[in-house]
Amino acid sequence: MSNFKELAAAVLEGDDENVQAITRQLINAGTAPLEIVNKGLLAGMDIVAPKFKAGEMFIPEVMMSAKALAEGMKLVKPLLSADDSADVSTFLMGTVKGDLHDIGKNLVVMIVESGGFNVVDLGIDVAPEQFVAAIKEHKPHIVGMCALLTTTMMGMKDTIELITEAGLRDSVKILVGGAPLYPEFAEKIGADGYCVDAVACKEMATAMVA
Ligand code: B1M
Repeated sequence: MSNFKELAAAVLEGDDENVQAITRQLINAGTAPLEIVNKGLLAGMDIVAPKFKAGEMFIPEVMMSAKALAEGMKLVKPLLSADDSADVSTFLMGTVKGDLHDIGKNLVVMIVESGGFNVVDLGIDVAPEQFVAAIKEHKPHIVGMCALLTTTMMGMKDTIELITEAGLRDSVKILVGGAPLYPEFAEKIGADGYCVDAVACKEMATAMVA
């Protein structure tokens, strides 16, 4: 019988087919979609990150793991969405300028969508001007920003400053997240909250629009 450990291992190995097969088995067995995400798919990526840092995995292998994770997510995502409530609050999301990391951001998008939000995903390498234009266009309740590089973290501060200059700061709550961030940083740049992970993000966002 497939289990979370096997799913995490398949993500680590970058084995798309096995990830899909195990994810399907878990779904068919009635496992809660969020558990599949947190205990299987994300658990696999949690093993990848330190291995990459330690030089035990290289970029092509990391990309294969990321692709395998995405294949599992494709199967789980519709089930997360099926949990949606009637809440139609809009959550604008993007990875800041100069930063191309999107695995965590995509997870946040999926998990926040599962919380009943209409998520507008601006993608990666999003300049402050693009955030401001999108706030004007979509009128979100919450703006989420992701940064994975210490060199791009300050792009969040630039973005918040431009949102403020545009007179839009009071119309949105701003949440930030990403591996190099910490709560004091979020506070220092004027964000409304720091999210340690996607689930925390959904919970904070939900509380903010309640
Ligand atoms: Co990059 N990379 N990378 N990378 N990469 C890191 C971030 C790094 C820590 C690795 C290392 O050296 N130890 C390091 C940054 C060091 C630093 O800044 N101090 C690094 C580097 C240096 C680089 C390059 C510069 C490497 C190079 O080219 N020399 C380059 C930069 C490219 C660029 O962005 N301009 C680069 C490239 C890449 C790949 C393309 C190979 C690939 C990205 C693939 C992709 O995203 N499509 C990649 C990857 C995969 C990683 C690591 C291994 C894994 C990141 C990841 O996806 N983690 C990473 C090492 C690490 O994190 N320790 C690393 C899994 C993901 C689920 O976690 O994104 O943290 P995370 O998301 C979490 C939470 O943080 C939170 O929720 C998620 C969990 O639920 N969260 C949010 C994230 N965003 C949020 C936003 C929110 C809320 C919560 O909004 C409200």
